[in-house]
Amino acid sequence: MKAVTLSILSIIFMALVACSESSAPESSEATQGIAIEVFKSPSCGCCGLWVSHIEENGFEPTIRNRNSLDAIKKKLNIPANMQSCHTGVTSDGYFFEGHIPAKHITAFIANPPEGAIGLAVPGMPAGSPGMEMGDRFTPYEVLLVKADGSTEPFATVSSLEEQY
Ligand SMILES: [Cu+2]
Repeated sequence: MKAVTLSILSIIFMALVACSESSAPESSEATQGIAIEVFKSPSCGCCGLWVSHIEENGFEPTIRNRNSLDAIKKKLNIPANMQSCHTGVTSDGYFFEGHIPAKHITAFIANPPEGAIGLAVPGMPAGSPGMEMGDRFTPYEVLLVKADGSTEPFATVSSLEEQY
């Protein structure tokens, strides 16, 4: 009986190994498989491109199309001046507002700063992930948002290349 159990386990184990080997993405970031819900308007093109960007960097987004995002932004306490076109939410309840480069989300999730409730890139800076416009690029900051609505710089992004 034990031998049977062991051999079944080893078959399952081998199947798992084979599976993970075959499905491993080319660029293996430390962020594989991070689940994130993304709230966006059904017609938002730049939101969809941002979703592709985080997907390519190891996230597993679930799209939640909404005609209005007011309710979700209110629920998550995203200050009005921090808002953008889409809102990501992880299972821990942190929000990721706007065109944030995936690597900054990864860094945040790996070590969430004390008192932080999320990150935001307000507006839609030209050249940010999902807002590609050829060589056009507007430097921007990724801001850490705290529960009281105050913010502090989390990362400064000063060139296209720095984002990836
Ligand atoms: Cu956008």
